[in-house]
Amino acid sequence: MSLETIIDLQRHPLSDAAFRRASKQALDTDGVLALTEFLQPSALTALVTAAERNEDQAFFAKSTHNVYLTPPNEALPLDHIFNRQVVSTKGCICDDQVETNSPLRQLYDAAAFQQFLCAVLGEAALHPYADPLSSINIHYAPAGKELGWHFDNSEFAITLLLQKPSGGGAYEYIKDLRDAEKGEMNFSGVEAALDGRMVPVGLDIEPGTLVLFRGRNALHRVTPTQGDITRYLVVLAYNSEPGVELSESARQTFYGRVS
Ligand SMILES: O=C(O)CCC(=O)C(=O)O
Ligand SMILES: [Fe+2]
Repeated sequence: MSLETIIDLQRHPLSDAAFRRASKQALDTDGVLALTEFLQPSALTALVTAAERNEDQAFFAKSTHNVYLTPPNEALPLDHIFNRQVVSTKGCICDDQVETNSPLRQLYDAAAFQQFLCAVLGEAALHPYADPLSSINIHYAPAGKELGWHFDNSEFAITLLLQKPSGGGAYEYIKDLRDAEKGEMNFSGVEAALDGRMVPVGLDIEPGTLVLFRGRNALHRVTPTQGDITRYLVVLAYNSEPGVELSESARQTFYGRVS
């Protein structure tokens, strides 16, 4: 299958220098790049059908987690913001459950796609997660299910919304709330955000949209789904360095297993 059958390359000319520049500018300014009607309609339909087919394999998170996706720090008080627990209840299927012939694998591996991402992110190369679970995920959020506030382990993430619920399921974020590279956790800023003293930016997108965001330093969440239509969302995760695994505690929380 050629890349044009998956991506609308007329609308999104990934190799075009001006298109790349405009995309980079949007990401740098807003912390998020959203490309609407990125997927070809037939590819979107096929991906929704496959997501439905595999829905019964999804693991639904049951535990709570902190926004840093780490185990609690026992040296800090239980009520310290580092240890504050938020709830995630959405479901997920992992890379090893995505069908071998899924167009998602082809997209994930495509040189033209990765080169576009590198240009926009200012990276030399992109690398899959070294663990077998974390590179391609499909998230399922039926009524009432949500993804709590967190910072990602990976520097950036790429998502594709496949199915949008009739209410809720909104992606909200606060850009540059910490600086992980400098080891800056910004406890006071995180506390203000979790206590509702900061107003997040909401992103309202339609199925077929590709979203690129810098999730390591942007605090973000997805609000609970309302209504009977399950939110389906693909996450394509890459790292700027080879050999990186998603932390075991994040895997345990979101996948219910580590391998
Ligand atoms: O569901 C989304 O839109 C965002 C997913 C996300 O934040 C994550 O997988 O870490
Ligand atoms: Fe995230």
